[in-house]
Amino acid sequence: KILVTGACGQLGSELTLELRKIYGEAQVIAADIAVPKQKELAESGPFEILDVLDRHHLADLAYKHEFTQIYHLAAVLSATGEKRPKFTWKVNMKGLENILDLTLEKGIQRVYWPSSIAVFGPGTPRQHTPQHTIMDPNTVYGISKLTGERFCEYYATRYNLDIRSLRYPGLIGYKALPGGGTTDYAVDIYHKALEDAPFECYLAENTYLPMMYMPDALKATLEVMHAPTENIKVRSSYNLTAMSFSPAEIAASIQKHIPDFKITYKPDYRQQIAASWPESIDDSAAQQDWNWRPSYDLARMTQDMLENLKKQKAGL
Ligand code: VAH
Repeated sequence: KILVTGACGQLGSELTLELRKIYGEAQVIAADIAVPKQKELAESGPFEILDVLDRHHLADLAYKHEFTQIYHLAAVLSATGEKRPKFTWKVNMKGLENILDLTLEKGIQRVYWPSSIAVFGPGTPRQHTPQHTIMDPNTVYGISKLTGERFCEYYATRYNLDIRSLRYPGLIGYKALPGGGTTDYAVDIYHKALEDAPFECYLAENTYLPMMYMPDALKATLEVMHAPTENIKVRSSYNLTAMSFSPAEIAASIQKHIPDFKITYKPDYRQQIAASWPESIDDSAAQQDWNWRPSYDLARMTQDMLENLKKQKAGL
């Protein structure tokens, strides 16, 4: 059986559905701190309430379901993290530690854990950021992801565990609302455009960030998890990207479809977070080791997002 923690999240809810298509609904146990709001997720297979800080309940579930793989997605993201630093550190670090200890104790065959471009900081080269470079994150979320990478590589190396990881850029999808990320303006902007509402962006207009459409994020996650073990050369976390754009550029791509769409800019505390992250990522290691290739650019993503959001709003 496969355990997905954080299964109700922006990535978790879509990844759970994808894994259920591949392995069968009953084989994928979705778990999160609260029951899923998304109807499709709630009705598509087994669900368990799980606080990843509760190691005893985690052990009980491992005994009940005999997990062979874990996708550990439960975490507090960057923007929320800066409002609750101690809670974020606890959830992100203790949660990961509990999963790694369970993996060791139960001999879990393969573990996926998401890292992020947030592991880079103000001292990191911001263009085509290399796989190995200076990493001085200054958000609790980024510090927890960098420390998590070191722990994953330590457990993988010292205990010979098969733990795999990707440094996601900002993720954009239409099936689930994001929660507390700095890049989430790039999801909200599509919803506002379809409501004919002016969009006030909390980042400055020329703030470039690495981004990826959800279908590409799902493809990369499944490709890295299904690659032969000998191909996985990076046990901290692979750089990964599909595109980089600024708020001005995504707004322009939307205006090609909705000419009257209006955007204004009112940077807030999230501007400092975004300004500490790379503008573009070098993901050649992922390309070389397991043939990573993105499929969606900004124009194609905007076309697909607007099309699917319209269908959703029409209740189709
Ligand atoms: C966040 N969406 O904004 C996440 C991600 C690179 C950004 O880690 O915190």
